[in-house]
Amino acid sequence: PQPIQLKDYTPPSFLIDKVDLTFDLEEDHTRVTSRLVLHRNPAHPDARAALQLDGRELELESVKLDGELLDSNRYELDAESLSIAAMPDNAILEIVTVIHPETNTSLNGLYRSGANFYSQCEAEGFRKITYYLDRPDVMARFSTTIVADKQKWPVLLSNGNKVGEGTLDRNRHWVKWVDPFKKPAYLFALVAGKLSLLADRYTTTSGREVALEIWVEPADLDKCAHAMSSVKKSMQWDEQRYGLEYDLDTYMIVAVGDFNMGAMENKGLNIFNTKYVLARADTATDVDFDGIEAVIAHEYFHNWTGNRVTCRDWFQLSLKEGLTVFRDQEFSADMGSAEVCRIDAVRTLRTHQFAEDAGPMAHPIRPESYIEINNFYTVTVYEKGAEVVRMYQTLLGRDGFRKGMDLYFKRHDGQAVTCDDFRAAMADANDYDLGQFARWYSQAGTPVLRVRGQYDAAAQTYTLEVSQSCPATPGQAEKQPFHIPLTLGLVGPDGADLPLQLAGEAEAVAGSRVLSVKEASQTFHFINVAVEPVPSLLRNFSAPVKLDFPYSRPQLVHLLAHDSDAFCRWEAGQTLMLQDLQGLIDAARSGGELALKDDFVAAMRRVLADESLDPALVALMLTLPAETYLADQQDEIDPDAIRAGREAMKLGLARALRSEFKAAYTRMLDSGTYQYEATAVARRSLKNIALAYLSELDESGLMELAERQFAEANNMTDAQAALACLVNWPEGDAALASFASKWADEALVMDKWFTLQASSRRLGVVAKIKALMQHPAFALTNPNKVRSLIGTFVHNNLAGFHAIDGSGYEFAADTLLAVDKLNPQVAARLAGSFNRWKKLEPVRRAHMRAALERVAAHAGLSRDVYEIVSKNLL
Ligand code: DPP
Ligand code: ZN
Repeated sequence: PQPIQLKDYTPPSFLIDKVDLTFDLEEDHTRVTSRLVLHRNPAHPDARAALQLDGRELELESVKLDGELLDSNRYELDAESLSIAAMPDNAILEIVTVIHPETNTSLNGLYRSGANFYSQCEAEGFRKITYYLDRPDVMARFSTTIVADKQKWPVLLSNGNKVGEGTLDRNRHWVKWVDPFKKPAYLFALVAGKLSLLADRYTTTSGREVALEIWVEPADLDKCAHAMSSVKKSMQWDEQRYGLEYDLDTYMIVAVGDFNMGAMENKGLNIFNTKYVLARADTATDVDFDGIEAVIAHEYFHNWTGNRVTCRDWFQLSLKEGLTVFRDQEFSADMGSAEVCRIDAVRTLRTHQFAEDAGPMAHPIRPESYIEINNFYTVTVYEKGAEVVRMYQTLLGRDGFRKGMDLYFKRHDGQAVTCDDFRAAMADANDYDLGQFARWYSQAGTPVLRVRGQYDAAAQTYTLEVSQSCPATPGQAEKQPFHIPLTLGLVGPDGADLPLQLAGEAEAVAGSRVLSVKEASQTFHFINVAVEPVPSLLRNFSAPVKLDFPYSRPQLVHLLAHDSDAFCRWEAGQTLMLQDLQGLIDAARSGGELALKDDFVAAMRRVLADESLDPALVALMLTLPAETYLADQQDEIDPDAIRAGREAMKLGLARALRSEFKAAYTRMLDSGTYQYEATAVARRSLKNIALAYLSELDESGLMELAERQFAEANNMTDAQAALACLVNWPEGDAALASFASKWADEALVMDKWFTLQASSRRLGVVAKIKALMQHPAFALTNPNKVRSLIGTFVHNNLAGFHAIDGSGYEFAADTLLAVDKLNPQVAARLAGSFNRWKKLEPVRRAHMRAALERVAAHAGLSRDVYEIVSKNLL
């Protein structure tokens, strides 16, 4: 397969004004009739260019041009396209194709899940439905008529407004939908089947009445209330924060258990993975409730950032995704604890995106080439993209950012645009030079910000020397300096922020300020600094960089205790923790003693005992970095040493802080009914991390604590947390069995059952994973199941997956080849488990290379898997 390059972008030769689709749904095939009204695009360089429509896996029945049936010599057909050379400037094309949703296991295009039909068209699924200009810069008005058996498929949904329905012969019925907004084909959606409805209403600020509809399998109707309330909160928030209202009469959400992504923002008809819709106190955890609220918001926000203004081409994906993730993060911050949300976002970024940036798939948030676009729905495009959007707000202020957003919509509503257009709107609305800022879009890799501080007591000055660098990434050896917003404060000996006054400034600023770092090396002189400060750097994580500052341990303890910025307080604790974890990992590797340092233990004791702190923050401060994150800090990865060092820290803290953990657990107990509400969520998070530490101590009383919580919990958060403790011990077997029998019919709960075992240090071994794949609740065709069991094992269970005999790699290779035959997108995600191979110690590295080469040599690999594997072997 050949890569597609950003630099080769050319406008389409034709534009489509209108498309009328008719779907005839049958058990063993679907007939799609498409009527396109086209005109030649004056922006295309060649005024006589052929029309080339995209299409894959289609059976072509007929083509009519302006009413005339075309012989096969009037067009050219290959595996990827239908081309017509002799085209008038204005034309009507009618194309009839037959497709097979009933055998489509890729879950891309039109497919079946159970008896129902669902579609997924982003990025390039529409071409599996009919021949079309399947690119986001072709925006057309769609109508969709669906014809189907009335009993089998009573509910027929598509984008926009329902304009007609009726009955036909053979017990069939039809429904017609019209979407008044122009849209690219990736936002098309169709759903047909037996579904139940939760209905509600929302009135926008300007008085538009919107019907809200959530469609689910009948058995799930009692799990939709949280999703519905999340929709209403999202609608209200977008009106208040950005002045953006919903623009159709109906907003529909459909939940489906077989889905490749989290959810999809199809115009007026969002299709969601059930994981991000269904929640009831006894089936979903606090994390699930959070996730639903965030994903509902995300897809809803796409209606403006994505749908009304869309992407010119798929290289611009971060234009809508980075921006919309930023918007959903800001929404979540307003709904709950902003500090906790920010720390969670940074943890995700560091654990997953920094790893991507350091591996063979590193790419800028606007990639320059791809083989398969589905491989670029990444943490870089999404989460780093959101950080880049956040930096605009940090530099321009919240009001300045809003001005930029307003101008962006004013200029580009109804258009397909680029990341440069967004940056230009921000710059022009604020009269601010964002020229150098453009490098965040073109350069991959995680920059390192090296900072050194010097206090001059006599002159009362504090000098910060700031330099930046960025490691080489594939295809990018040299990097130019970035424009980095560095938010900082200077913390005095009493813990309070000192006034900040740069040399040459007339007055000091209180608290924090944002410095623009633009040079490779730059010096900032603060004056009138009365006492020696501890610098608090990168407050609120003001840029997606790695900070290098030589903090002493007492300085870290000081920041952990006093910093007015919650992120930096947490960060100080994490830095101490990481230093000590590294010491433990090194000791484990060299056979040394695994002991914790006293100052660290004392600092954690103070955190745990401080009842004035938000319990959720305390829980975060006590949360250890993931094994994979620790792996990424090593020059050479020894998974067993990482496991041993990390386990030693858990056990050491549990032993040293046993009574504090017990006290916290008891203090956070809550006997009331479950509520998804910030304070209650925070209390459960601390209670359950205390339980996790206590269960490290192999003491019968403590194991009974977990067993009791498991047996008595009235909600899934507490039940799952207790089970997660138990699975590491033989006591877990009975609990796992009772859990499985209780929840056998709840697919999403069974996903948790698989995940817990795949991540367990006792059960997460290849033989056990293989056995679980035979469980009746497991299915290789279901992405949620593959992700829960196999994804968790290969991505998150470092020591289990990297067994020294290479069995984990053999298993991953076999499984991803099997999945690739069914669903290439899901297989490619599994292939990502090989991305660290070059950094492993030599024995494992050799095993992994062999497994990779075996996959690469396999005939008939999808382009999805081919891209990941070939880039790994470069
Ligand atoms: N469904 C994905 C998302 O919303 C792709 N648009 O991010
Ligand atoms: Zn999105």
